[in-house]
Amino acid sequence: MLCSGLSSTLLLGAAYFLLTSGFSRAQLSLPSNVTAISTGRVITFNVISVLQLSCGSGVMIVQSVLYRCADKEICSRLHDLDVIKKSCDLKEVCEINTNMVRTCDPSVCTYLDITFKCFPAIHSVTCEGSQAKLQCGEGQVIVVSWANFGRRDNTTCSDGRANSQLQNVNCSSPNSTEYVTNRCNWQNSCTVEAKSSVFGDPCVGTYKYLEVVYDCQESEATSSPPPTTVTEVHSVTCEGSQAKLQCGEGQVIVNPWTDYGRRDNTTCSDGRPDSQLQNVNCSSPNSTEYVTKSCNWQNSCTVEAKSSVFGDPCGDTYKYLEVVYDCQAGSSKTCPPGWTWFGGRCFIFNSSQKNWTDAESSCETLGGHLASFHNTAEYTFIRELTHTAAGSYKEAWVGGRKNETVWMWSDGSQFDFINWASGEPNNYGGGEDCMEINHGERDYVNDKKCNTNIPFVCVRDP
Ligand SMILES: *[C@@H]1O[C@H](CO)[C@@H](O)[C@H](O)[C@H]1NC(C)=O
Ligand SMILES: *[C@@H]1O[C@H](CO)[C@@H](O)[C@H](O)[C@H]1NC(C)=O
Ligand SMILES: *[C@@H]1O[C@H](CO)[C@@H](O)[C@H](O)[C@H]1NC(C)=O
Ligand SMILES: *[C@@H]1O[C@H](CO)[C@@H](O)[C@H](O)[C@H]1NC(C)=O
Ligand SMILES: *[C@@H]1O[C@H](CO)[C@@H](O)[C@H](O)[C@H]1NC(C)=O
Ligand SMILES: *[C@@H]1O[C@H](CO)[C@@H](O)[C@H](O)[C@H]1NC(C)=O
Ligand SMILES: *[C@@H]1O[C@H](CO)[C@@H](O)[C@H](O)[C@H]1NC(C)=O
Ligand SMILES: *[C@@H]1O[C@H](CO)[C@@H](O)[C@H](O)[C@H]1NC(C)=O
Ligand SMILES: *[C@@H]1O[C@H](CO)[C@@H](O)[C@H](O)[C@H]1NC(C)=O
Ligand SMILES: *[C@@H]1O[C@H](CO)[C@@H](O)[C@H](O)[C@H]1NC(C)=O
Ligand SMILES: [Ca+2]
Repeated sequence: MLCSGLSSTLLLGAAYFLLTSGFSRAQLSLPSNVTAISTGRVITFNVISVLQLSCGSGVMIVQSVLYRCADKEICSRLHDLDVIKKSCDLKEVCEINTNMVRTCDPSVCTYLDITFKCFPAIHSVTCEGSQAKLQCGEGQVIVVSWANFGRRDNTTCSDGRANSQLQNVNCSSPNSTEYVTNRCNWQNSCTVEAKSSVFGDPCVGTYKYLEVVYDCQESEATSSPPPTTVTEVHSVTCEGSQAKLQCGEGQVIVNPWTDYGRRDNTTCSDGRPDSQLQNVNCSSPNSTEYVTKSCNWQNSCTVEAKSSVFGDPCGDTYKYLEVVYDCQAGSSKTCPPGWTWFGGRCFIFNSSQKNWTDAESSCETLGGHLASFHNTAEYTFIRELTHTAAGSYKEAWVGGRKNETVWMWSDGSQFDFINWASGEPNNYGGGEDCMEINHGERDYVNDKKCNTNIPFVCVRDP
């Protein structure tokens, strides 16, 4: 027989590796428009023990597993392809233990022929309990292809772990890619906790790890004008008219300073008797607070210059509204300092204890509302945000509020939430018209009396 005379030591050396340039499309898990940078092939004879596939700086996707003899295909076994794909796909380097696969008929001369393609990507691995940090270079943003929280082999994150924690190598949390994509896509850098409280526990008793495959792409922002330009705008509106504050496209109003009253005798003086212009020491104390609440972080907004809005600080004087504000680039891909990106929106946990109404106004002052959520990934993210900020899953207000019998989100989005804790909403004792998460510091969404003072979570647009 042609091959059987070779010893297995020799055969280890005989395993060889071909890298050829080639372009084709991925079949699994990568977006279909990601192009392969190379293709690889490992051919080995009979019974060697360990085989290494390697992609250098990219990640691989195994294409075929065949047994051959003298270039004649003996058989291909789909089961072995599945096994090898499961442990190798989307890794940079993969070791195959050849007793994982079985030759069709060990008595004939067979050799194993594995082909794979390499794709440009970064593969990050983080052991359970630690924090994954994804990072791109300056001016670049993360584009996530795939993620898995679970275990695909028995060597990764195995140091000091009992064998029993490493045996299950068919463990994956189904929504990992969705979660990591929502959290990190289009950010320059981002962190993700590799924890079961984030991803669910797909295999209790197994020590898991988080794998993320991502690419760094040039951010569009770098090709448009520098986003740091700040323009100061000064607007004056006479009493009885409507002020329209407006920034350019892609910009937002920040830090408005406002005065409603009169500071000189010329502004808004046309056709007015002197008596209405004499008092030049007239100003409404709360005007900045009001305008901040309605305009901060908006692209444009309107404010009525009227005493019914600001109060009347000087009865017989004809007043006017002055607003000085900055227009600043509101990049669609960044959150203000302190806020955390998730799925295209920015979130913040605020530990001040407020009743629901005051909490909602606090969020509005910051350009948002109490947080709404529309899927498991967002809900999980918000819970983790409270844990990261407060050190425990602190009870917190979110934007759900009951109007008569109908629940609504304060940000006006559609109320599609149904996953109340079992038995909730129970309107216990009456008046439980507001929604809290983390009731009893548990995974528990509850209706609660709105006048209770607890921390809260706000959401806003980037
Ligand atoms: C791939 O296609 C998707 C959607 O069609 C697009 O959003 C993405 O930017 C594309 N990626 C590349 C690398 O061209
Ligand atoms: C890991 O798995 C391989 C094959 O699947 C097996 O031969 C090896 O003994 C395992 N190692 C441990 C530490 O379980
Ligand atoms: C891996 O798990 C999935 C679902 O949990 C199951 O359908 C599949 O048969 C398992 N595969 C192996 C090789 O155990
Ligand atoms: C995964 O997502 C689906 C659809 O969004 C959802 O029904 C399911 O509960 C999620 N599973 C986990 C473990 O989060
Ligand atoms: C406006 O005030 C200035 C000085 O403060 C004064 O000289 C002028 O006469 C005033 N004009 C009117 C119309 O009251
Ligand atoms: C302006 O009014 C405030 C309070 O209404 C008063 O304290 C201040 O002395 C006044 N200033 C002048 C210049 O009249
Ligand atoms: C201005 O603010 C004070 C304290 O915050 C409040 O008591 C008062 O009612 C406000 N006045 C107006 C006109 O809103
Ligand atoms: C939390 O809310 C309080 C009260 O509205 C506010 O003063 C504070 O700035 C908020 N903290 C953050 C971090 O936004
Ligand atoms: C709340 O309910 C009242 C009475 O049913 C209704 O008039 C009002 O429009 C509702 N508010 C919203 C925001 O739907
Ligand atoms: C919320 O608290 C404020 C004081 O901070 C109070 O004026 C208001 O009435 C309270 N609202 C409710 C609904 O309890
Ligand atoms: Ca309740």
